[in-house]
Amino acid sequence: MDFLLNGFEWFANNILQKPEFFVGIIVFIGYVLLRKPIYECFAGFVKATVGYMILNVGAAGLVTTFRPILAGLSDRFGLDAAVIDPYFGLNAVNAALESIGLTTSWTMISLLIGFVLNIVVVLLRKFTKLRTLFITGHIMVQQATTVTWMVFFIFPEYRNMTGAIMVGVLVGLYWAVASNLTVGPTQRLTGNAGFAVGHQQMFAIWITDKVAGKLGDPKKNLENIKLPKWLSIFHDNIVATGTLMLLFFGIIMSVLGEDYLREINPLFTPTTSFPMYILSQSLYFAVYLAILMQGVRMFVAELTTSFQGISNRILPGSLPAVDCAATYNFAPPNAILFGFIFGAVGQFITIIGLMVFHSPVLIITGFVPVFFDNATIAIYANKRGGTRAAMICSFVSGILQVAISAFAVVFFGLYKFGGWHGNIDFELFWPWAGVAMDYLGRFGFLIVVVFLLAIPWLQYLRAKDRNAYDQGLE
Ligand code: ASC
Repeated sequence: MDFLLNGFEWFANNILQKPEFFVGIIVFIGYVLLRKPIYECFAGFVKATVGYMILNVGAAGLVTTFRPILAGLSDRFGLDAAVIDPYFGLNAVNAALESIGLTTSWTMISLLIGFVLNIVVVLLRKFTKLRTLFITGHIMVQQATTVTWMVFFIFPEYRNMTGAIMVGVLVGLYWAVASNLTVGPTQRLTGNAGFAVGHQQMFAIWITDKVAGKLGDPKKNLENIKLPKWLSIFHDNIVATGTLMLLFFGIIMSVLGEDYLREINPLFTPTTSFPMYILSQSLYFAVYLAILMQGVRMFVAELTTSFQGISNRILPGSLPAVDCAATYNFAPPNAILFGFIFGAVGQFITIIGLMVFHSPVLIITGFVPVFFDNATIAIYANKRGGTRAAMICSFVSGILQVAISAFAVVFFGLYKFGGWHGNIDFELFWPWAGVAMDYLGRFGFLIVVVFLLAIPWLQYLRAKDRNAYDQGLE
């Protein structure tokens, strides 16, 4: 048993939590199964791994540069508030677990159980109708951690192996079921590129795909937006991103003030003037986004070709579920910006609402949910319902992110630890699963499990073409 656990710990730390190698290995195996010469398999491994590493550089750049700026709002004005962002959520949960004398090592066991369960339900896809393997490791760690807290908090009697197994079952089913919901929308968006989304807005993607068509006209989409001549410079992605972020973060950084920014960022050197600092930080947004998308292009291209080896031979009709950023190359670039901006506006308005109505809790915008969730939602909405749907869906998502987080952070007792996960599936699904378990106890747990297991069957029974469903096409 120890040997197994050590082996898994190695696997978890070195492969599972490093999706770049996970994706690289899958690409390698896929090419081997396609009987490519070994040097081509190796080349595929390197390209996919490097592509994913480039994506990581872009995403990390965005997160580390812009997260402190948004989070600074509560710090600077001495607000007692929870930041909604998975990294803040992770810190909050770690502190909360410590406060009850536990460590996060339980999370590891849950992660193992969840991952194995995901593989098993895909292997049994004849009976489960599940087709996707969630391979975005850093996201799995974040989610398993938050859910560990939810279960340990709701069931104090199960702060042991039983609780860890319950967490494993919940997250494993969530990974398999929710990513499976993104198959149809993602195949439509990407022209059957052969991947699904395994991230933190999977229920939102499904809902968006269902409602966006009713909210607007897909022909009037962000690609064919006609701008007056002088505005047409914004057809260029870099120009649009750079300018918009200069406005957006320019305002926020001016509000935070020069002294505060110097305090939190040692790289803001004494010789750099404040306006130039604002200009350069804001333009870095365009830099990191361009890097991220370059990386995505590389690894998605490899994964798409090579996974055919796996789905032809070992797991017919199965798909890998990857980072939401993988969809960013299948949309007009301004969809990403629209999602971010309208999501942020929705969040800000709701935060002002919390203040006006003297909410006992205050929420602060975190970068990861407001950017990555809402950009992704806008991309899917634009595909089905054009510009109007992209604006409405990301705006509504921004409202829900703040409003439901304000509830969740109190309900799960994380308020005093200053953070909540914040991504939209942690508003649309997880708090309600928690409420069910809180009110109904073990029976509530059972209801959540049955609910999750029923979803793929409903999808299958309602599919237009069940063969296409089995082949992972809809
Ligand atoms: C998240 C998270 C990240 C980003 C990244 C987007 O939810 O924790 O670091 O989104 O995965 O590419």
